[in-house]
Amino acid sequence: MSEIIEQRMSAGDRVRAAAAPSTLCALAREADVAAAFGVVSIHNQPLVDALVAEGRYIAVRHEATAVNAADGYSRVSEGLGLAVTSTGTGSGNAAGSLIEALTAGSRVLHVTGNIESGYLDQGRGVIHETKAQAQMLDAVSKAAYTVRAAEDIESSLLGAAAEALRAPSGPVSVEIPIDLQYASADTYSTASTETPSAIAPITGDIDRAVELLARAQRPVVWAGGGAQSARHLVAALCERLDMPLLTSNAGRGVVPEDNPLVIGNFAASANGQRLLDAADLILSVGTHFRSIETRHYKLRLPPVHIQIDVDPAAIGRVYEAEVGLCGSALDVVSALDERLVDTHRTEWRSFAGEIRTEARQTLERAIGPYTGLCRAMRRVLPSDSPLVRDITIPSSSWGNRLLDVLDPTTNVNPRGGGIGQGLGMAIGAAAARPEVPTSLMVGDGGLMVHLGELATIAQEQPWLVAIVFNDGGYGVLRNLQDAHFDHRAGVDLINPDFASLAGAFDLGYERLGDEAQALSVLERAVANGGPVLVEVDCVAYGPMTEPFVPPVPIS
Ligand SMILES: Cc1ncc(C[n+]2csc(CCOP(=O)(O)OP(=O)(O)O)c2C)c(N)n1
Ligand SMILES: [Mg+2]
Repeated sequence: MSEIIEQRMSAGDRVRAAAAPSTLCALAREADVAAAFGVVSIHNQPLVDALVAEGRYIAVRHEATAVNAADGYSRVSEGLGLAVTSTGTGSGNAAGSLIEALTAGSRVLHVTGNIESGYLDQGRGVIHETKAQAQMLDAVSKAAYTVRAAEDIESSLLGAAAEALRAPSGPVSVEIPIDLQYASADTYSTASTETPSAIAPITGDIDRAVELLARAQRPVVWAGGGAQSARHLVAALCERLDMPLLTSNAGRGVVPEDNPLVIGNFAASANGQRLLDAADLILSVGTHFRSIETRHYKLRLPPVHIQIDVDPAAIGRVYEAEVGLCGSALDVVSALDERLVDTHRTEWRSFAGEIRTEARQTLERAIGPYTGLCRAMRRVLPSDSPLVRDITIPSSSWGNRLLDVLDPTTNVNPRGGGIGQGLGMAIGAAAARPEVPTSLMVGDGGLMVHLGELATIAQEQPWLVAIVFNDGGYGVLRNLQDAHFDHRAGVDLINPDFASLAGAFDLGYERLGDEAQALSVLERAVANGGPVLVEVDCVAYGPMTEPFVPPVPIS
């Protein structure tokens, strides 16, 4: 009996020593990836087995979650996130989440299996065979690679990880046929899948940018997610030049939002437009000017635009730029910082302060009783608690604006707008930062998308406060239909009894139906120290003063 066990154990050791599993584990160690996320399969078993043996694996219940969790992990850790899926439906399941990771520029390494290398591309019906899997992944990733020989495994995995991390960052997929996952490599190819060029040096007329900034009387900065690497310099520059800061949703927290110069993600509001109309120059840093943040491109910008972006294609793509500066945000902002002298614009600063206050008060009036919940969240959650926000009315109306982001690594939400991804992101965020509570704002519709992940949460016991806004359906679409049509379609849904659901998984449960209870309910939920479902009964809690109707073109 013990001989059989010994034989099996040594077989396990041999498998883990093969090139693919051992390289993946070494990579996880070196990149400080505490947890990879995946679903095991015959087509990725050696990889999963090795990661489990390393203590760096969380078994989720759906491949979409594996990528969302790796994505959330990478945003919070500012490092690499790692997802492992199976070939075929498994990698197909990951595709939607890869779209989100690509939209957000998340540093995700996605490793998937494939059928035996000798059978690739033949269409002979091998189990899990997929037509053009690499092309499918390439379409939704920054890049996708197929390993075709054992000696290429190391260079492919390391090259793909480097490519995922390199700005403009994004998810990179590598498919490894199952026979090659068991293979050892006696020789190693030196060919790297990574294109060697590091970020190019700064291009663009820095002197002109400095001159325009020095001359401006009412300059404003707009920070996107790409400004994160330069966050301390952006903050310093805003202070030194008295420049108020607008942000995209992705750029939130680049300067902590309790700073009076931060207007934040309010550009699309009437107050944001008022600030922009009064400004004479805008300095944008690493932003897409996405439709949702520009009132579908109707937002008016100041007459002079200096645009910083690592991607040359971004310069002038949405708004014309008088000066385009290409390079990493850190390099370009520090070049500006060195050349600019302190200039105080006292009146402009106080005008910006008024705009900040008015923007926030206007929103507080619009959301009515949810103001209390927003304030309670900020009070109860430490400044480095991940604030994960799925696509739900409370996120879109106040979570994405009014709930102050004090640290950009806590700012986690599906940038592309796909519902249901928040739960997986929260699992990843909590794994990256286990020492503080992670919060999740999610709608009842969004939670149902990946309900199976409650089992993952029950198993892993993350310190996670999942606030579920139960309005009995797809509220945002209901509001949209009520505002624009004379009927509703596909928006009213039944839900489980959330208390029983939490009970079935042995999770903590709290119900919130009254603004006055918000603080005490959240305090209890956080004090639990593990996973808790907080159900906001939206009917009992009461409506927002103004229903949230998404500002999207209808027709
Ligand atoms: C993957 C995906 N499918 C569909 C949609 C369209 N959609 C946007 S919001 C929404 C409803 C979300 O409902 P819920 O999570 O309950 O939040 P609520 O709007 O009720 O606050 C839907 C279906 C989407 N954004 N993403
Ligand atoms: Mg809902």
